Parts: sequence; C-alpha cells; structure tokens
Amino acid sequence: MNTLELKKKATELRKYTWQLIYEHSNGHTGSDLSCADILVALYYKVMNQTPENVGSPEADTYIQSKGHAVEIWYEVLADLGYISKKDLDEGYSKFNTPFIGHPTTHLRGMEFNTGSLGHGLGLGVGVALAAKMDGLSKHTYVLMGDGEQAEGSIWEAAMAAGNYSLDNLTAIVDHNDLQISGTTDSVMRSNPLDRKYEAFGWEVVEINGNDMDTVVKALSQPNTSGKPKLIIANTVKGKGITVAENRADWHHKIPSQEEYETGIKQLDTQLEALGND
Ligand SMILES: Cc1ncc(C[n+]2csc(CCOP(=O)(O)OP(=O)(O)O)c2C)c(N)n1
Ligand SMILES: [Mg+2]
Repeated sequence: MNTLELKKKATELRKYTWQLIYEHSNGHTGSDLSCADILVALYYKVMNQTPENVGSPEADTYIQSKGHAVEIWYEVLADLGYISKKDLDEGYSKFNTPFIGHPTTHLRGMEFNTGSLGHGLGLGVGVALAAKMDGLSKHTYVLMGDGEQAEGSIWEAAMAAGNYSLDNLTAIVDHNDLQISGTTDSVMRSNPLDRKYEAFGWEVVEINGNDMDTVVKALSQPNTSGKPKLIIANTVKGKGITVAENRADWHHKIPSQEEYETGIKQLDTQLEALGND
C-alpha cells in the first residue's frame, strides 16, 4: 500500500471504531483514535505478519501494552481477516465472547493478554531475547501509552532491553500528553522520555505519530546502533473527530447520537479529501 492508501485505511478504521463504540456504548474512544496510524503502518506496511503465520517463529510479534485501546486493534484484525467482522460486530462487549474490551489470546493475532498497564515491554523483551537466542530474524514491536510510563515494571524492562542490546525490539510510545484523568505530566511526569531511555541504552527517535509517511519511515528503518529502538510518537488523543481531540474525558467517553453523526460526517469528509479511488 502507498501512503495515500494507508491514510485512507486509517480513516476508514477510525470510522469503524467510532461506530463500534457508539453502537455498543463501550470503548476507549480517545485512546483508539490516537494510535490508529501507528497500527495501520505496522499491519499494512511494516510487519512480517499475516493471519496465517502469526505466532510462528518467523513472524514478527506485535504486543499492545496499552491494551485498553483494543477496539482499533479489533478493527485492524477484522479487516485483515485474522478475526471475523461479523463476530466482532455482534459479540463486542458481550458476555461469553472473546471481545471483552481488552486483548486476549483467545483471538487470532493477539499473542499476549494485556490491559493491566506496564507489562507489554517486559513481554516484548522476553520475545526479542528468545528470538536472539534461537537465531531468528523476527522483530518485536510494543505499543505503550505515555501515561503508562508511570509503571515501574516498564523501567525494569527498559533496562533489560538495553543490557541485552535488543536491536530486534522496537517500542513505540503513543505520546498524546493525556492519560485517563488529566494530562500525563499532571498525573505522573515521565518527560523527558528521550533522555531517560537513552540512559537505559536505547536509540530514540521522536516523530509526528499521526503523519503516516513519517510513521512508516520510522518503523521501517532498521535499528542500526545495536540497541533497542524507542519511537516517541507525538499524537493527538481522539485524532480525527473534533469533539474528542485533546480531551481527557474522551479517554472512554461514548458519543451522543448528535456527536456520533457529526463524527461520521467529519471522517467521511476526510475520506473524500483523500479521494475515492
Ligand atoms: C496497572 C493499571 N493501572 C491503571 C489502569 C487504568 N487505566 C486504563 S487506561 C489508563 C490511562 C492510560 O494512559 P496512557 O498510557 O497515556 O494511554 P492513552 O489512552 O492516552 O493512549 C489507566 C490509568 C490500568 N489499565 N492498569
Ligand atoms: Mg496517553
């Protein structure tokens, strides 16, 4: 896919996510919209992973440590055929389904359970270290939140990744400056992240995490320094729908009917601007 197609895909999947959350009155709206471009870049362009090879030794691994933003991940996996869109639309947020609102290994494509913040990086370190020990060429990607950086377990994992020179590990921080109850800095300041990770032995790049071209380039560039790579992806929480953008209360707010319809119109306008062909 070229950049234009990837941008369209991200917008289309934002729309499906907005619909899913509205129709079932559940979900982490702002968190999903924030990282849509990162997931699309990984799944449609960068990763060596398919519904057929996921979980095998040669396939890349994706771990979503900010597990609460699972709705956008569901939509990606449904669109690519890992899971059924019909099952998702009917079962989301219902009892006795695997669509429980956080990632579960009961769904194809989800190799680890997450949701309790702070664990994905440690899991990623384990996968990357094991791959090195087994001489595998696979790469591991971990998506974290910026509020999540308050978890102490992240820093133990970061130290281990530097210690073992895990250049087959790329972590991305969805740096939207907000967490559940306010700004990330007001709840628990984690900035400056670049200097902290560098001190732990990481190569760090900072990018606009909602610009598809930039995201693809940053994710595609191999880690050249023999170090694990951190991408600080500066994003807008709620990206794409004005009412939800940069608002902490939209972390898991459900749109009213009027907000829903306005949001759909805005996303349709963005899709039209990207062209219909
Ligand atoms: C260990 C733990 N503590 C608290 C929570 C509740 N919680 C869910 S999302 C969230 C905020 C996360 O903010 P951030 O990491 O910035 O993610 P964003 O939604 O902004 O992408 C919190 C505190 C949790 N899931 N796990
Ligand atoms: Mg955040």
